Amino acid sequence: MGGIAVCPGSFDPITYGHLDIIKRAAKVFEQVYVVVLNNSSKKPLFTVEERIQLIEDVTKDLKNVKVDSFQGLLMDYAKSVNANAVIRGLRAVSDFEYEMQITSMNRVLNDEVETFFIMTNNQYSFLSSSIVKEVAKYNGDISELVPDTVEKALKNKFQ
Ligand code: COD
Repeated sequence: MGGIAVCPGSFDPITYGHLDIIKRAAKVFEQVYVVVLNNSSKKPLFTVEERIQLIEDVTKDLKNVKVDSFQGLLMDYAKSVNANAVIRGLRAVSDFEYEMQITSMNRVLNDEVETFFIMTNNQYSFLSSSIVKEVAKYNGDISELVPDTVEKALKNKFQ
């Protein structure tokens, strides 16, 4: 297909659910920018730098993936890297309303950029950063949910 895609998110921290979406986007698009942005309704556990480092580590084998951060609107970031697509993951019906709202807003802000949705891999349909943090906080087993480096970073945070 070609083209430049942006995978935006909080990635606090990156999970196998995120990674699956990023890998699948990287198969279709020529260049993929994974960008850490601020979601004003979330209070992050990891700093932006820590989140970037974890994403860089787990995507290092994907040659067409670049990791970045941005303070501001997703659509301004998309413009700055000449992206023509935004990729979001969909897990459940519960994601739909929120995604529809921000996609519509984003289209008002910049109608040159199309948003595409990738359906979650069934095995990750329940997975979110919040659930991973909750389990890690109480010392539960998260080895199937996040890559090793992320598991270590979470253990350090909750030590
Ligand atoms: N399976 C599939 N997809 C998944 C999974 C999973 N298990 N887990 C997460 N995902 C997908 C999410 O659906 C999402 O598409 C992406 O991965 C990132 O998820 P999160 O939770 O890390 O990121 P969000 O949803 O908090 O990101 C929201 C943004 C930060 C992108 C948003 O708030 C934003 O664009 N902020 C900047 C300001 C702006 O432009 N706002 C919009 C205009 S109002």
